[in-house]
Amino acid sequence: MQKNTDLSLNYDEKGVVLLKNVISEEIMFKVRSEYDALEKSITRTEISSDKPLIVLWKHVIGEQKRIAHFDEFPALWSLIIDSIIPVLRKKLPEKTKRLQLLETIIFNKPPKISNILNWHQDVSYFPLKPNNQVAIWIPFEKVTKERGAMVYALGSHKLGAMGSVNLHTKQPFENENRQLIPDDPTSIGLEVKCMEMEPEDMLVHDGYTWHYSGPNIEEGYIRRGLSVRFITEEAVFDPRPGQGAAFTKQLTLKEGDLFHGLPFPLL
Ligand SMILES: O=C(O)CCC(=O)C(=O)O
Repeated sequence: MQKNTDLSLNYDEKGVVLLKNVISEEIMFKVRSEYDALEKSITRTEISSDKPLIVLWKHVIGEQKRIAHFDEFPALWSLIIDSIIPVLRKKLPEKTKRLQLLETIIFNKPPKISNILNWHQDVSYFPLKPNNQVAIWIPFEKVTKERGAMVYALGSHKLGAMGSVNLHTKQPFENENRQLIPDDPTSIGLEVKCMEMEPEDMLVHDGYTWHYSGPNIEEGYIRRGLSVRFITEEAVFDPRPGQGAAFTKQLTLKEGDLFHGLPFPLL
């Protein structure tokens, strides 16, 4: 078993760690069941400014993101509070002293018709200064390369802030003037690793680490993945072009204001 200091060194070096067997099967079963019911019933697209959001995002061009809330999805709140946060604090204590909830997304890749979600870096979409974040990712079922597993460019978090692009088309956002992530990070010497996982496993990545997910090409399998992002330092609002994450529509802040509010609780 890896010691926490090894994990922490690995996280500093690679910008991502895969924690094996840290989430209970029973909790994931409840999360899946509640999700399946919500997936059929939720049509809401409005963004409220007084509570945290859950974004339901189907990776199909033209699909609109839908919005759920935690009172409709109690198993997910319990997964975050009773499993994800204690695991983070146990395994990476130095990195997770301060965890402020930023965003929760469930990515759904239907078979055959789903697209690649192109290389990106989470923080390049977020209007924060400093922009230090930790994200977790958990699949709802076993995920393989053919099912659209997450792929990471190891060590890329050390290369600073990159430009943001449309994740489906790779088109840079208007006025984006930062350097873009290369199409093939191995061309600049980075190792690229595909993370095949079970639903009891959890990925933790630094907000600066480049990653993408390939298409799900397995007939009959719908790839669902949960991502929860946390801010790890007190931050101020620092808007710039290209930062169109759903939660930015929850804000009534002015540039330089402290990034606080009901949708972003300290946990
Ligand atoms: O679930 C996916 O396919 C993509 C997730 C992702 O890119 C993210 O959480 O930032």
